[in-house]
Amino acid sequence: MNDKKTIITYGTYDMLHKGHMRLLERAKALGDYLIVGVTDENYDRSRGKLNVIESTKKRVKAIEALDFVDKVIVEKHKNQKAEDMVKYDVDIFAIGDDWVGAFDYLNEYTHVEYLARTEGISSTKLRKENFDTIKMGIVGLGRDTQDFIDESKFVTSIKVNRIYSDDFLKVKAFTKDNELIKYGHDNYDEFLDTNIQAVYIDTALKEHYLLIKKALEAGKHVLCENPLALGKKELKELLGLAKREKKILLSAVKTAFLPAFNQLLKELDNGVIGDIKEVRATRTSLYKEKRYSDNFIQQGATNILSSYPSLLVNKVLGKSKNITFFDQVENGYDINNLIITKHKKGTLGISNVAVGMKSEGDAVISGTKGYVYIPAPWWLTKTFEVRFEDTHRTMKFNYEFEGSGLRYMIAEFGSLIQRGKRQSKMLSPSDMVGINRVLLEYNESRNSKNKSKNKKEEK
Ligand code: C2G
Repeated sequence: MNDKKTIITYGTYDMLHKGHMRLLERAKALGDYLIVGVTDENYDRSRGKLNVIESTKKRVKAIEALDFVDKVIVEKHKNQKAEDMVKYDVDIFAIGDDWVGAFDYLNEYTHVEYLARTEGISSTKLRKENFDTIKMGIVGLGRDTQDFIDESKFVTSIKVNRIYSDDFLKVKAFTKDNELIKYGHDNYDEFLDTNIQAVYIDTALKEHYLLIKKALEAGKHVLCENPLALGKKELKELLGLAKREKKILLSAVKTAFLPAFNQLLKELDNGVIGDIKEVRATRTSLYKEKRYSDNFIQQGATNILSSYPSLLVNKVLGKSKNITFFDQVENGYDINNLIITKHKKGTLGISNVAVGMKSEGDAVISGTKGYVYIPAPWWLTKTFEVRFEDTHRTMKFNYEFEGSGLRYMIAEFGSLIQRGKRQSKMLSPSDMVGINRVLLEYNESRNSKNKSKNKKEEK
């Protein structure tokens, strides 16, 4: 019989400190073999830990380097602890007493021991001491402005305190009783001249290009609603400018930063459904709420919405080689567009976007072994299922989140600035070019169609 006593403990261990070390040493002293579960970044983000500085890889390495730790595993979801107790035949589960009571349910599998937490030290405190809070301003009073402000409250790396809009009265009304936004500007140069380090842009799409350009030239990092520009040349210019200025330019496609979405990409990468052959995604909206002005919808379904399906298609299948549009135009703008793209090895992307009409907003990714189903609204990814011909094998993934989902994107933006990084792995500059290719080509084809129509009419 094996009388070796196995201990297990879990944690994030961000910026590994004395408090963590003392906990781990005491856990080891309870037995012979210590297993440490380091939380995966997607799991951390889904349980509300948005402000972790170090990557999973870095945190795992730091724990592996401790000679008294015998095994390091990665904790990926809420139910894993119970599974691990059985899998590793654990004798004691040890954890700091800030969690008293929370893990009593594990007594069914093992013995749970809460150890005293070390006072006066924490990762939160170290982050505050080591990194300055980033001051940020908002440009425009668009449809996501209030959401952005509400969600920024959950991100400790960022403080939003200023707003600019060319509409003086609106700015005045907005800042009047606002709890966070104390300063209002109706002059963009003056706004950029303040001590803000970064801006979030949420205006009419056609204004993005100039506003981004000026902000980058003024040395600000930029997070902007997609599309960043409405022409290929302009997008390239902006990405080039950000690179030269050594600033972050990030599209605010919030789906790209959601924990479930990133977990989905990992599962696909691991080959869970075999070789992927096709990605299908639909996004439609009526835009009936008051916050949408009459001319909002006239920007067209492709301009407003195609970045979402394009994100999924491009993240899974890579760059598109060939794009075909089947659009439905009414009153001079596209209300509906079925966009078919070809990718490497002949794989297919099928995106459907529409405004002013409603359809099922789900997504299906098909592979040689099975498929992934993401229920509507798939772009606010919380759950997905991996399904096979044998229905008993269905795997369900669940990463619920609260609020509108913007906090994950804001946290990534703040974390990039704090770490001195200029590109996000979740949404790289080449991802941004990829997801914008569809709408930029569509605009070009519409412009040239309009030009030849006008010429005909002149003749
Ligand atoms: N800890 C401590 N003293 C501190 C700070 C942390 O004893 N001053 C302990 C915590 O109680 C925990 C471990 O160190 O047992 C790791 O702490 P965190 O990195 O903050 O991770 P946490 O969010 O507590 O992980 O599955 C994850 C676990 O449930 C909890």
